[in-house]
Amino acid sequence: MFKHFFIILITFTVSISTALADKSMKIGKKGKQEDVTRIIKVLMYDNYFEPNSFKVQSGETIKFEVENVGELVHEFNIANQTMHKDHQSEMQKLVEMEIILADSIDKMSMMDKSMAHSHTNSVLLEPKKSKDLIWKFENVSNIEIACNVPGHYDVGMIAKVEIN
Ligand SMILES: [Cu+2]
Repeated sequence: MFKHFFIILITFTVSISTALADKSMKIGKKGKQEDVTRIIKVLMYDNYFEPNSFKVQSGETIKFEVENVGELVHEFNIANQTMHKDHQSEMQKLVEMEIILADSIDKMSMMDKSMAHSHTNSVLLEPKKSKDLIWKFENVSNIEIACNVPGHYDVGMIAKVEIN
């Protein structure tokens, strides 16, 4: 009985801190096609974005048409520095498991539920592939767009985001 109570208490505490952490993230959220007011074409090279900085209005919904024109796998990820750091260790594991290779992605393994790697705030692309990402910049602060493929963030595959 007592043991049960503690487990519930711990679960409760963990859910509260997760909720608080999410709230303070302030990166915006997945946007809807009908709310798109601007389309920005983004090219991913080895290892930089073109353009490498963005000016966005608070609250606006942008469709990013992301194309990987490099020779390596790249990611377009809208987050903040803390989230990027966390995501980099996740990506490192996928590389170690040979699911993400230098120039390709093992999609079969990626589709495996335990390895599912889809986040609403990012697209991971093989060379010559493209994908759209619609994002609503609502209630955002301190965000940056970056690639978390191991080593890429460290060599500066980061784009600044200025919010007005
Ligand atoms: Cu990259």
